[in-house]
Amino acid sequence: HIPQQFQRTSYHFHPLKNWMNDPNGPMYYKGIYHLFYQHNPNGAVFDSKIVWGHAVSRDLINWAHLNHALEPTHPFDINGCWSGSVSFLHNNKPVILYTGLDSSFQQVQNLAIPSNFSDPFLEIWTKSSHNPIIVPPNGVERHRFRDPTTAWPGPDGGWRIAIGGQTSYGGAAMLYGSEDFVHWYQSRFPLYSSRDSGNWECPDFYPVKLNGSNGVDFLNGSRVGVVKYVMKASLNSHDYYTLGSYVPEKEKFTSDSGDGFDLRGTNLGLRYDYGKFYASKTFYDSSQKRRILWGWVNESDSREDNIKKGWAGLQVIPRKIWLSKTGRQLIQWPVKEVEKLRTNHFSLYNKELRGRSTMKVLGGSASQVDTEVSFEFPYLEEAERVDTRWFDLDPQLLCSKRDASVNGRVGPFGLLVLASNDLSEHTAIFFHVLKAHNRYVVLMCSDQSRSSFREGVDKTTYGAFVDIDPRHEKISLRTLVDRSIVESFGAKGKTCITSRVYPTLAVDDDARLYAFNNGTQSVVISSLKVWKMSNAQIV
Ligand code: DQQ
Repeated sequence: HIPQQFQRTSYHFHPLKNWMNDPNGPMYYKGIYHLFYQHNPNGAVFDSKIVWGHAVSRDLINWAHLNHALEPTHPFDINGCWSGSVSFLHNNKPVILYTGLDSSFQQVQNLAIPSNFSDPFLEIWTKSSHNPIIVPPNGVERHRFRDPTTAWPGPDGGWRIAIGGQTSYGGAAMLYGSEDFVHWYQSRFPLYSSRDSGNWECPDFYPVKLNGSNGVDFLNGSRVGVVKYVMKASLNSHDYYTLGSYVPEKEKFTSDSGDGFDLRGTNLGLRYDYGKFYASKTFYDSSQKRRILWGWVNESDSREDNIKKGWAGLQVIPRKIWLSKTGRQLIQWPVKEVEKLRTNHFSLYNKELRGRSTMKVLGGSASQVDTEVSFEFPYLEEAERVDTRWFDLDPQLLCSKRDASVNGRVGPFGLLVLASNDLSEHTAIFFHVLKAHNRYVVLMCSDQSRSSFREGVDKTTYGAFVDIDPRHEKISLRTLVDRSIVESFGAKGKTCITSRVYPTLAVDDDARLYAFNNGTQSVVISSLKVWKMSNAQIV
């Protein structure tokens, strides 16, 4: 018997029941955070005739659900209200652009406006009488033209947006312009595209500062030279991004890396998250001058299980996102508000974790925890050598071949979360240091292979490299555990991996937390802090 009720998360955002996928139109308005989301109110499975769920919060952690913001009602969206974004027009007025599936299932873009701008909850939305305001142009598949971005100001003072889709020249973020937000024209060239890729979903485009972790408001903060731009698209089940420059006059984004998204099968390229994470969206939080990222985390069990559970889909704990000091990648960190849920602190410092050893950290009730740990490795030069150059390695493959149970030298070491007392069930988040030719590489893995005795669950092992030099830096790991979700942040947010797991033994009071080292060499836990997490209020 599977105690399903135990696997319902306690502090991650979800509708009260039924299906959820993409986060839509997140914003901060008059002291309130809003999150809309793709929601099937009639069941725990995806249905294309989907609505926009709507919830509000003062702190991004505790939420109150409101009535649906958008439901299929008109010929321009009668078959579904698909993903979209919120933009702030002049005088700080928010509006929604979303994709409608019209009466012939063609994907068109629609506008909706709050009925009462002075209501901070923005409970009622009115669809524009001009809808649809954008229909698929020639050369674009009418079933692959969707997910408008948040608007930004163009060089002429008008508005610009990008729309994802599939064109004759590959997957693209098509560029549109408008003077009045109602009449739109398509630019001759896309904002960005990639010949070798399929349909792009949920594009996102925004500036990040070169220095510091503050966000940039695209409406008035971005200036050439002091920012870089992020171009993100969702495809092949992953959220890929690339960093680059954007010259407003030319209206073109140019990727620093030349190739743009790294769509090789390996996990070498830049992604927000190397686990389960999709259809994400950012917004600028003017109250705290930060940019925040939301992302959808699907289930790993089956459609039948979801129907039995009566719910499916989570959002990550919202993450602050900014450019790393190296300029090579983005950094993500759970918003500080989640720390309000921390209780019962446990910590230890400077503890040697000998080769091939396991140490119990929390003996029970570790089903909801926040953990921060950092490791030093005095025997780095003992790291195993691999003959291949690092960029020919496939980190995910390495993580599944050398999983948590395989003895190495400097690693695998890390945490066993949602572990049963006899360790027969556990999820391992760990590092492994290798030497590829003359360079150390740090592998970060999330190994779900022993996470549950349940069958028919996707237990794929995830893995990616961490961009640090272990000769000069410690390795840190932050992991948020919430019953059936594990969100891990390596090296202070450089490499992020989210997974879904469904333990049968390691539930509630019987879930434990261990540190482990399956290498031959000792490592040192320079600090380890664990907090039990209380429930968020989602009402
Ligand atoms: N989900 C939406 C689409 C989007 C996809 C439909 C991404 O608008 O492209 O629910 O998960």
